[in-house]
Amino acid sequence: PSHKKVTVVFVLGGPGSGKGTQCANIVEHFGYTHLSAGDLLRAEIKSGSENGTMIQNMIKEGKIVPSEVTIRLLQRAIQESGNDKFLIDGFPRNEENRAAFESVTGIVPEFVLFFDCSEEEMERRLLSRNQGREDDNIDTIRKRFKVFLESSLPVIDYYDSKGKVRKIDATKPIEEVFETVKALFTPLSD
Ligand code: UP5
Ligand code: MG
Repeated sequence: PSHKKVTVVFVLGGPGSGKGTQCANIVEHFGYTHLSAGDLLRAEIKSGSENGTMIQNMIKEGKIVPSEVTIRLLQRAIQESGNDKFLIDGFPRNEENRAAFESVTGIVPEFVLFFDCSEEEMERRLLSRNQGREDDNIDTIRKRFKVFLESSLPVIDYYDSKGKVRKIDATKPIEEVFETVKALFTPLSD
């Protein structure tokens, strides 16, 4: 794979743990480009792509979309951004995502932010978000939690074994979480 040297931070954590919220803060302070895999997939549905219906059905069931689809969207967004540092939010979600991304792009993450939050708190946040997401209903939320525990936590364990995970208590208020996040990015910025 041919690409300029890029810095990538994976931003992981359960549904509603605050990944998108904190990424917006990081972008503002540190000049990263925020790539939410979920947002890219939802945009793909809206664009009327031929994969749209398949993606929509998988999101409704809380299932993980085939990695070739997600990786293609991420690669395109990286190329189109003109930036060289990225927050990849909500990806990789399983071992296959992780291995495929590394082999297709050759990119290894600088570190992995892990927003650790109780299910009780995540459920409360998702049910009061009110942004019209088709997966913010209690049935789909339960499926998302199950997939997170079974498929996504092992990815975090993998990076933890490489010393790459920065675990953050994400049950705290937004501002307090960001104070902790800021301390991790400050040493990396010029
Ligand atoms: N909020 C945030 N932080 C708070 C705090 N500290 N205290 C109090 N409230 C806080 O936050 C959620 C809500 O909580 C908001 O209202 C916020 O104000 C409040 P948000 O920042 O949106 O949390 P986030 O972790 O981003 O939650 P999200 O629902 O986006 O996480 P998911 O991981 O579930 O969703 P995502 O969009 O990544 O994926 C959706 C689906 O797409 C997946 O289930 C899957 O089907 C599919 N998908 C793939 O198949 N492959 C991928 O690679 C990615 C997604
Ligand atoms: Mg999000």
